[in-house]
Amino acid sequence: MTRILLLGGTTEATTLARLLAEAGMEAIFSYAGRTDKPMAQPLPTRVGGFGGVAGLVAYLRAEAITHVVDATHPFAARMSTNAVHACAEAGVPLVGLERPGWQPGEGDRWTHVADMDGAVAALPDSGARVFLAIGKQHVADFAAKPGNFYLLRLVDPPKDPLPLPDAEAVIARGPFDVAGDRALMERHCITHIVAKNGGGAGARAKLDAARLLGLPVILIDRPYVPPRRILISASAAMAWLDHSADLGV
Ligand code: 3Y8
Ligand code: NAP
Repeated sequence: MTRILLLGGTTEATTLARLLAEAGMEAIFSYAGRTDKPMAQPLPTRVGGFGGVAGLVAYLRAEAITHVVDATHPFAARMSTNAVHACAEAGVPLVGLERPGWQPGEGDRWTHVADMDGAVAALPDSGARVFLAIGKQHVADFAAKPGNFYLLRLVDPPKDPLPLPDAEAVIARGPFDVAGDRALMERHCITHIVAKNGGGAGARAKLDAARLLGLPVILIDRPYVPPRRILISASAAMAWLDHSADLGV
């Protein structure tokens, strides 16, 4: 009996959730609980961490999970790493459902950096007006350069004062569009964009808007995740699940 754990939180996870629900397959959708009101999914949904690798192993066994699809974000490295180890320990087949990274095109002014510290280092020491489209978990890193103005885009209103002396937050949940991102950047006279190379369509708009405005983008490379089988579409994940179910694996 196929019983799927879908680790969600991305556009691809939402697409797969719909396909699984339409196919009437037994699946559980999992959110970390990062946002106040995550989007509802057409599957039974759990919210919150599992409690590390051990917690996930226990969950897989208790729920008799037969397959795991890790459709979390490429920057959700801890969750993806835990899934690799827990599925190996529990003997549960795992695939990653992950979109390819963005590639620069004609007119793009991208600087690739390895991590958040690299992004901070790549900014001017002061006087810049920076669109920080990286969510809220790493905003405090930019307090190292307080002389810049920062425009933050957050999913939920911040519960504490922003950790930057000259910053403004816009509250918005993607997916975003080029016209909206271009207008936002013009309204705030943005000079630099900082973004994660998350790939996918939902966050790409700001890069296209930056190209139209001739603005430099500091693009953060993905963190390391241990090797696992990667699929790049929800339909490929469905085929993997159907095939595995036929084989009874
Ligand atoms: C909680 C679920 C869907 C999924 C939609 C995608 C698209 C819109 C673009 C910008 C970039 C950012 C951020 C972003 C995008 C999609 C996708 C994506 C980037 C929700 C969601 C959850 C989260 C968590 C949130 C992080 C933050 C990152 C904002 C729901 C809306 C910046 C990543 O406030 C916080 O703590 C936010 C935390 C992790 C990164 C960070 O470090 O702050 N995503 N985003 C998931 C959970 O609890 O498990 O609330 O409905 C999902 C989506 N966010 O189903 O259509 O697929 O990428 N999410 C980045 O790409 O850099 C915004 O502003 O331009
Ligand atoms: P992370 O740093 O890799 O994970 C930290 C811990 O959060 C994990 O060890 C796990 O806790 C819990 N967790 C993460 N994703 C989970 C899920 N889908 N279901 C249950 N528990 C989960 O993760 P993150 O970067 O904070 O991302 C959190 C969520 O936001 C994920 O769903 C991800 O898909 C989504 N998201 C993240 C980004 C981003 O930029 N990071 C962008 C878009 C969407 P335990 O160890 O206790 O199990």
